[in-house]
Amino acid sequence: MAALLYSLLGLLKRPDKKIRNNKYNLPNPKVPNLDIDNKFIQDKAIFIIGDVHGCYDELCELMDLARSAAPNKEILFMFVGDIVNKGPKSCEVLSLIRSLGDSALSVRGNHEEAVLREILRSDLNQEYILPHKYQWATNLSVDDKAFLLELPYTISVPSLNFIVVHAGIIPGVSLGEQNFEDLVSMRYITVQDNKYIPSSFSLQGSSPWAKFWTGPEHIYFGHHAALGLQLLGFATGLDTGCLYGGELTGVFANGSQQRLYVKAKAMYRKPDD
Ligand SMILES: [Mn+2]
Repeated sequence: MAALLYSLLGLLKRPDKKIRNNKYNLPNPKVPNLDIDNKFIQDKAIFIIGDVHGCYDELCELMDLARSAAPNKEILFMFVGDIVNKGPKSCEVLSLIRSLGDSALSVRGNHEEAVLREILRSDLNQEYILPHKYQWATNLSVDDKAFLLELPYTISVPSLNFIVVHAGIIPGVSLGEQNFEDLVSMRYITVQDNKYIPSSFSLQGSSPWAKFWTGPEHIYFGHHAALGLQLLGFATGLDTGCLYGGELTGVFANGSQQRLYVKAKAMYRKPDD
C-alpha cells in the first residue's frame, strides 16, 4: 500500500528497501562491516578466539599459549563475539581486550547486544535495576559502553580471504545486505523455494548454516557450543563451550594455521542453561 502511494505521488522518495534493524533497536555501529587491510596487519600473526563469555582465566592462558606459539611476532587477537555475559569475569575480559588497543578486535555477538540493551535501559531510567545476570555491567565506564556499541557485525580481511562473524552469514547475500539479527543469532539454515531461511534453532529439514557456505572467503564464527569445533572447507566454528566446562579455542588465521585450546577450569554453566 505504502509502495503504491509513493509511486502514485511520484514526488516522494521511497524509503530504503532494506532497513537493517538489530534485535533490540540498538544504535547501529558506525561501521557495521569492518574491512582491515595489510597496512593494519603488517607482519602480525592473527589469532582468532572463540566465545569467551567472561572466562577470563582461560583467556589469559590461551593468549599466553598463542604468544609462545608465535615467538618474536606481534599478535593481532580477534574475537568472534560473546566475549561477555554468563561466565565468571566479564568485566575483566572486557578490560583486558580494551587494554590491548589495536592489537585486539572483536565482532559483536548476541550477548554484547543483550547487555547493551540493559545498559541503555538503565541509562534512560535511573531507577531501572539491572537483572542479576547483567549486574556485572553496572559500573561500566562511558568508554566501555562506547566500545561495545561500536563493535562491528563482521570483520573482513580481504588480503587473507577471511571474514569473522559471531553466528553466521547467509550465502549469496552481500555483507552489506545481511540482516544484522541473523549475523548474531543464526545457527541453522532451511532451504525453502531455493531460498536460505536462517534460524537459531534446529527445525525439520534444517542443517547447520556453515554446510551451505561454499566460499570463496573462509568464515570464522562462534555461537554454537552444542556442535563444538566445526571444521569445514570454508568455515571454522570456534565455540567449544568453555563456559560449559569445555575448552576455549583459538586458531592462527595466517602463518602456521595452528589451533590451540585450553580446558575450562570449571563448568560455569550447565549446557542447557
Ligand atoms: Mn552467541
